Amino acid sequence: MIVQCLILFLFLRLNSINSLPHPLDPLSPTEINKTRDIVQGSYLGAIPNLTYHFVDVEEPDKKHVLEWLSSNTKDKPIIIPRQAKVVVRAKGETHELVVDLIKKSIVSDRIYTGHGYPPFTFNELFQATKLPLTYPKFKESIAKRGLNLSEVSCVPFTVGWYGEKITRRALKVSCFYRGGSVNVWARPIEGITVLVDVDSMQITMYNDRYIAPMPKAEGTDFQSSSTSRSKTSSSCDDVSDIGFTIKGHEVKWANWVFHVGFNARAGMIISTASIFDDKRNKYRRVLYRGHVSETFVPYMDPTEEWYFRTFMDAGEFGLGRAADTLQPRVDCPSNAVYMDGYMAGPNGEVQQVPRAICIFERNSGNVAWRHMEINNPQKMIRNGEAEITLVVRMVATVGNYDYVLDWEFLRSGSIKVGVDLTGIMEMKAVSYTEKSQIEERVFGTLVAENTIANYHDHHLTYYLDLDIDDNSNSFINAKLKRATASGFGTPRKSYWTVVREIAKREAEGRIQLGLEPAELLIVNPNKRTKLGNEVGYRLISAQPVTSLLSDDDYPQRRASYTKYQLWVTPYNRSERWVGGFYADRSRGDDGLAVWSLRNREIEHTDIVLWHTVGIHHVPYQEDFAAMPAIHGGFELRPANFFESSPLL
Ligand SMILES: *[C@@H]1O[C@H](CO)[C@@H](O)[C@H](O)[C@H]1NC(C)=O
Ligand SMILES: *[C@@H]1O[C@H](CO)[C@@H](O)[C@H](O)[C@H]1NC(C)=O
Ligand SMILES: *[C@@H]1O[C@H](CO)[C@@H](O)[C@H](O)[C@H]1NC(C)=O
Ligand SMILES: *[C@@H]1O[C@H](CO)[C@@H](O)[C@H](O)[C@H]1NC(C)=O
Ligand SMILES: [Cu+2]
Repeated sequence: MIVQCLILFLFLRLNSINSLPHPLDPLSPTEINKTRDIVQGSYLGAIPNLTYHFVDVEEPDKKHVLEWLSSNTKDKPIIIPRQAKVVVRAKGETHELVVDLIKKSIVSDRIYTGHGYPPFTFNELFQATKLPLTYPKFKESIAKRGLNLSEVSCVPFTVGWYGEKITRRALKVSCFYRGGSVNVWARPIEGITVLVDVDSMQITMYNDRYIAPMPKAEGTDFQSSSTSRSKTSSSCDDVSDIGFTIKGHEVKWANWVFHVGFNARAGMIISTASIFDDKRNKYRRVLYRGHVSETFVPYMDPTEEWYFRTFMDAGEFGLGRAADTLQPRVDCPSNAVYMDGYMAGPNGEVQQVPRAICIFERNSGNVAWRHMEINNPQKMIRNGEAEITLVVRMVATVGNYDYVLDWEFLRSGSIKVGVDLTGIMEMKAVSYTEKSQIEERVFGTLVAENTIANYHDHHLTYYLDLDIDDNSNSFINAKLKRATASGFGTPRKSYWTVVREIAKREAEGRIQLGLEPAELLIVNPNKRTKLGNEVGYRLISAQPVTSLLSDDDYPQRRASYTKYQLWVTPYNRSERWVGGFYADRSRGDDGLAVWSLRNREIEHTDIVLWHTVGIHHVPYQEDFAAMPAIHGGFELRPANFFESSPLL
């Protein structure tokens, strides 16, 4: 068994060497270097302190990508320009560049003048967290609390937007006390606000408002449990006999073929997923592109030191930037194959995340299908099969939280998209050691002595460009409605039936789920099964959660798309980031809710679904000191796509 695994592994490695570049491949390390060389070689290179905030492959024309994919031969290769989108800051201005890697030149250079700023660089975040440690007033505050400055660690928080007419790039820095524990988040130094102006890298506001007791270190450590876990399983426990191959970034497994990309903002990106149909003897398109578009994490504490904590992690920090190296046999099983991730650092140089993504076959232990039949006079029949799936996974550790992001492919044609939330909660120091002492509002749960874990939400919005059998799709809200049973001559009084409503314009594709039962379908009106049903896929939604903030609250204005769990828009190459591209200090004037106001036609055209997986997080004591993972997710499932079950 071990030998067999080794061979499979070598096979995968070998395959990944000889590969054709796919137009959606992320920029390679060489290309990231080249991009930097081209920018540094331009007039921008002469500007001191040029910083790189975003470098990714410029989204190629979808039409060209599809042509490239279907051409599939050497005799008529389609040339797709290989370009990088780059956002740099120089002299306080944000430049959006398109760099052509073949022509070796900047082909577009414009200064962004709208609201909001690009993500922070690692250096900016790092430098900001060091400022308090040498700031006299902060040192005084630490001495006043009887703490040891060399045991203090500070953390950068984005500040959001609260109606300011003029904004600058800023961070608020919160500090924590390590003294005796590795769990910095469990020991906040409460009552202090430090505002850092990032472009000048200076503290521009400091306020020490009150002193709260320091929660004790005892019982906060999470190291002990993780080091004692068993690592004795065999090196090859889960390998099944289906196997998969990786060529470059393209993965082939069972009836699926898809592309796995990576960038600093979204992290893992799944593209051009197609499934082989035995009956038609060809691959059929399902998903052009899917990834997390934004996360919105507002905390529910309106006090001075907490009110601004309303994070948009993908846009403000970057989920790919937060990608953590996966730990074999903890984060992914022993049969997993890994892919590294590459991004540009603050100076445009290549940064590698080793083992950023893992891919593995999973025997879920579930039943894929089964049946026992007793009604054949000759013999009883019992048959079925175990569910074996392919999982593509990354983990983003955004400060205190860890998001385990999964795309799971099933032979049945389903794609299950999941997120597990784990890590450490954000906590606030209070004077209370027991619930009965609590007199004022505390905005959370007492999870340890002197420690409140604050209420908050996680809204993860997925970008889902489904192309069911082709680009021309429609969205159907198939509502289950009660009908009166009369005139049938039976005693039944009621039944339910399906009433299909085609969404013609964007307003009809904006849906708050959970109020009435409905099948959410994306169909191709041009393609039918032999029986005449429109081919389609269905979205089995996440547990419906909408933001409870008031519409006029500032964070809600920036993330107004969280009022609906589902939106449908016509495909537009530049509409990918649901909260707007410049999320830091954004004002809600870019993003899905604004684009969708145009109320464009969405029937019989190339459409995109935006689906939000939401979790209202009311903390409990068991979430302390490190939180056992909680799961959210949804499923994309064939709906009259195949002639019959693809499992048989
Ligand atoms: C990219 O550039 C850096 C610094 O110039 C160099 O060390 C590294 O080897 C280069 N990587 C590649 C893949 O070209
Ligand atoms: C560049 O950054 C350094 C250090 O942050 C600073 O001292 C210098 O003034 C900056 N130069 C310009 C032109 O902004
Ligand atoms: C402060 O902490 C540092 C590092 O842990 C230690 O070396 C030092 O002795 C401490 N100082 C006091 C006054 O406790
Ligand atoms: C694509 O979307 C952007 C942003 O909403 C818009 O400015 C542009 O006009 C759109 N393009 C088309 C062809 O609709
Ligand atoms: Cu949470």
